Amino acid sequence: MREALAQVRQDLGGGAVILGTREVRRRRLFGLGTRELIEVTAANSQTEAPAAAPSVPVMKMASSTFTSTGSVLPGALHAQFGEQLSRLHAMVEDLSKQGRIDHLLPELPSELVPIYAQLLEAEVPEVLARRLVREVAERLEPDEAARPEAVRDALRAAVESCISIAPPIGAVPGARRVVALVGPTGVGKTTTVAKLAANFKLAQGFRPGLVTVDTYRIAAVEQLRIYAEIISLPLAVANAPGEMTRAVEELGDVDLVLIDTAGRSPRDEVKIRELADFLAAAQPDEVHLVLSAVAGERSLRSAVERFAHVKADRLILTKLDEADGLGGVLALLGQADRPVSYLTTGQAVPDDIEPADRRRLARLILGDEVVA
Ligand SMILES: Nc1nc2c(ncn2[C@@H]2O[C@H](COP(=O)(O)OP(=O)(O)OP(=O)(O)O)[C@@H](O)[C@H]2O)c(=O)[nH]1
Ligand SMILES: [Mg+2]
Repeated sequence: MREALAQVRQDLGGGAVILGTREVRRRRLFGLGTRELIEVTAANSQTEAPAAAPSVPVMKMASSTFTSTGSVLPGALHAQFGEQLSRLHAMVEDLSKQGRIDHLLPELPSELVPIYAQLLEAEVPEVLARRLVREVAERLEPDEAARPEAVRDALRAAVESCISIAPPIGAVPGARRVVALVGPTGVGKTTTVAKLAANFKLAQGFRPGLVTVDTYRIAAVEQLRIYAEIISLPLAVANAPGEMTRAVEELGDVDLVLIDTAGRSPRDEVKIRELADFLAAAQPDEVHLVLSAVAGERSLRSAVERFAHVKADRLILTKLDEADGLGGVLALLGQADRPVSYLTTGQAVPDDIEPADRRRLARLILGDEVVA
């Protein structure tokens, strides 16, 4: 109570008139026990109408810690985070107007409202956003909740824990590594094959070769042939699963075989089975499922489920530059238990590709970093 009264004096000045006090016990966020608050209603004697001071929570767990719901950031912190906080504040107001967060606010400590808003802004589904905020609340020490940078670090850590990373393609000079890219139509498989091939050849000195089994689309083979010519790589075409072994042999002395496949709708089980036959013949060491970050959470999940039949166990996320929010990707990664091997960030071959990095992906998802 002494601390609460000191806070009232600080907020409203020495002439403050105490109108009432009471002890309140509140459920903590998501049922994490209770916390005790002291609510002081006070009026500034200078004002005409009585003004209610904010409820002043005193955390019993650490009675030395004192948090005011109406606290003001110290100068240095304000300079650093002030602008960002105003932006988040505006965002919270918007979301509140849309009725998207009101149901949560009574339970949500005010310090965590900005990160909840940030997650919704990044298109993270509400159920996952709530889970992450709960995790943040659990990660924070009592005295950290009032420090915006500690809250943000805890959020990043919670997001990072949803992401698992696969190592880049494990090619070894002199040995032959066979790698296939599969995925829905138009996600960027052919472009990514070209980026990988160019980087392995130009930057790392490997001898890659390309195989295409994309014989459905007119010009699909041509698209890869043009890349093969520009990068000076051997290219072989397999029109049927039975031609796969011959196609790989045709490439000659290469240490990385990159197989480009036709885009398959995840709903087309016949074509997915056919793809499985091609891959069974190729015996790839790695199968990467290429997914566009622009796609919604449901289609991402169904692609992962359907392409599990061809043993696609790593993900390449494309078009990060085009996605407005990566919350759907985060939801997928949190559930699908598939590591991410590469990220692609534009149409340019060979530049717009990078090995996946957990910290970078978390920052991109949270909007703390943009695609360069
Ligand atoms: N913005 C952006 N566009 C990309 C990226 N990767 C590929 N694209 C573009 O996406 C379009 C389709 O790329 P493709 O490589 O042909 O896609 P695909 O998966 O091989 O398509 P299908 O073989 O028809 O299934 C092209 O216009 C590419 O330039 C990326 O990371 N960012
Ligand atoms: Mg293609």
